[in-house]
Amino acid sequence: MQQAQRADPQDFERVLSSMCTQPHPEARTAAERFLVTNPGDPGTYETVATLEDDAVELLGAVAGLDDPAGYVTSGGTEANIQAVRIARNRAETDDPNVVAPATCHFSFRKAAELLGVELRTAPLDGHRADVDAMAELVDADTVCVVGVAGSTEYGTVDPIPAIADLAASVDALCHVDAAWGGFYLPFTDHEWNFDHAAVDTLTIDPHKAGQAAMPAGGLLARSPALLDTLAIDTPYLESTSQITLTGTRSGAGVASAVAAMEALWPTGYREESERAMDNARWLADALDSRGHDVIGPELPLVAANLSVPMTDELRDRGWRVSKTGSGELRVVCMPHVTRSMLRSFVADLDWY
Ligand code: 0PR
Repeated sequence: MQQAQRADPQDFERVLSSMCTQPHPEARTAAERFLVTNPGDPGTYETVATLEDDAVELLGAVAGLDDPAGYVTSGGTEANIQAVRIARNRAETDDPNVVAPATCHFSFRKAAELLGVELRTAPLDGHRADVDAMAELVDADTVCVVGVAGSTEYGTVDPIPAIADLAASVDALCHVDAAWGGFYLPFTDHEWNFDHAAVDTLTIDPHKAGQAAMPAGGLLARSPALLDTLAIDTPYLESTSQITLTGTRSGAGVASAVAAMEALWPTGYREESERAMDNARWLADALDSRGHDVIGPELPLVAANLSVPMTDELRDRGWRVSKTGSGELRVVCMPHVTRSMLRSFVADLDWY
């Protein structure tokens, strides 16, 4: 019988569109070691359960929160869904709504649909939240007001303190989506975390800029009581209740997140952040000097209005780039993106 062809995973050499990256070597090793552990059953898999406490502690350090509550999710989508679920479960209204800027990630649409919550998206001020426009949408049935700290398309950061004030004014929770931005923001002047504003819950994903292996997202909450609103009884596990959305979960993601953060927080992340911003600025200048309109970089993500017949030709040359909803080229300067990669990308753009 013929041996089945084994595919190699693709390399990252020309990937400019992804918010995932090569895991840190120690994160890779940890993921492999913990591949068959299940933090969804902490009574049985005690070691990985302890590691998850470490992961939450470390995520709290990154996001400015002492004694954090939280857990390692399957990704930013689960963290955002669970944040909306906390807000809905805690509120008393029968007709809950969530107010978010139009830049919010599409996972909030999934959350709204799954949870029977109305999602109200507000028009923007440029590419970031317009708090006045959001204020027009909140009412007594608003359970959560969302700010984005590092938007998916442009890498922009919303005015989180003003968004938190708005949430408090209607007794709603304030959730910050820093899924991608959370490992860059500590090295900027932005006010985005629990220490800067009355933020209740926050998404921050080790499997993006945290350099952990997938799946490793993060949900943090200011108090355990917020997470308790998610608890479901688990009669046949040794633990008596579960707050997570998924049941069986990947211990690889948990262990990998801890290994990455122990290796990189804060010095390694700072160095990476500076390198990534330098690369993003270099690319922005290169595109600007060729006459393109460039947006950013606020965080290491560059969007530019390119009129080249972009995606198909660039794809043929092996580049993986993406477009914003408005059709701009979007390059995410993740850790695997080097200056020489960007130079050869720009050289290919010049070819047109
Ligand atoms: N919040 C923000 C701000 C995000 O950018 C993303 C993902 C999420 C939440 C959801 O996170 P998960 O995908 O972990 O559930 N943003 C990218 C996107 O949806 C994710 C991505 C990652 C896309 C790798 C491509 C890729 O190759 O576009």
